[in-house]
Amino acid sequence: MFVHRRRGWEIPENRVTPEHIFHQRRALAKTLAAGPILAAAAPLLGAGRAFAASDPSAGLYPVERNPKYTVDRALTPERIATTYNNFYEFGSSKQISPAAQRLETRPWVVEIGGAVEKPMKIDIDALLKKMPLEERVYAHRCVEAWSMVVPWSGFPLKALVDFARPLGSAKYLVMQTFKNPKVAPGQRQIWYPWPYTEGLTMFEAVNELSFMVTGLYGKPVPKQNGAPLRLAVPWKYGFKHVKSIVRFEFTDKRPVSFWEKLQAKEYGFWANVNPEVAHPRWSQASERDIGTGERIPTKPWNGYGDYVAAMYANLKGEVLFR
Ligand SMILES: Nc1nc2c(c(=O)[nH]1)N[C@H]1C(S)=C(S)[C@@H](COP(=O)(O)O)O[C@H]1N2
Ligand SMILES: [Mo]
Repeated sequence: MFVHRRRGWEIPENRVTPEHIFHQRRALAKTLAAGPILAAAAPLLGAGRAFAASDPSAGLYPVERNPKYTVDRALTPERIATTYNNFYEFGSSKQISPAAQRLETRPWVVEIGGAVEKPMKIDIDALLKKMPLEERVYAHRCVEAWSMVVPWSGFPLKALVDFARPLGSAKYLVMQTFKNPKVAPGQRQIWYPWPYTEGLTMFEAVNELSFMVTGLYGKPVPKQNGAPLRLAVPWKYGFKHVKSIVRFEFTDKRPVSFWEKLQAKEYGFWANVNPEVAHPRWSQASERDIGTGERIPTKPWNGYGDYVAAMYANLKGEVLFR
């Protein structure tokens, strides 16, 4: 994401970063430089692999693929989808996967509150046992005009909504990422409105495409991709896909999301994919597939119009495509 008002993040990083973090980064850079040696010593212990083996949910995967959700493009290689990421909690580059390994994803408690019959806290592994797991291949289109095609595992968000039993007054579902600046260096950059927050209307939340991701490529979802629980709403830009969720809140008030707070003219609430509506600073007409490197035309609603366009028929006054 490129934010372009003159703000703290445009100052060279050694001036805005507290000293100790700057030194930690240099230490990390050294560790990375030593990578090939470590890799040679332990060829089977790539970060993602080691995590999958120790994850208590590892035995749940792979789950059966739902043939209804496929994409007419090649799957993005796993290595690429798991090493080219946006996760600002761990840095603003795409290469945050090593830093994200510091996130501890067990125990992981998910809070469900706001306008519900009974607020609750539930452990992720207990939740996984209650939810109907399946695999879906979805196209994933970032607002920065790159995209990938990935096999997510998880469950329909509607199953979680039914489980939460929201009250009739609920109009929106707000989802929030963890906040722990001790493990997530990005969260020490206080000019960002942490924790990362996103939301959907209740109509969107119960749409059949809205999916809670718990796995990727037939394994638990890696930390850098939002373990242990992240959202996938494939007709919307990638920034709606909030990662590493700890809280669901049902409310009658439209939330202001992370990027909207930073730059409302560029990143809105609806964020539906539309090749004809340019971002203020670049075209959205095409996208680069990060697997093949090819530039391909972007589809309206990212190709999912049959599932979702009707939801917006009466919302013409809204800024739906940003
Ligand atoms: N908590 C959190 N969630 C996030 C982000 C982030 O920075 N923090 N980035 C978003 C953006 S811009 C994109 S494109 C996707 C990237 O998901 P991926 O790394 O699995 O491809 O995550 C989204 N979810
Ligand atoms: Mo994105």
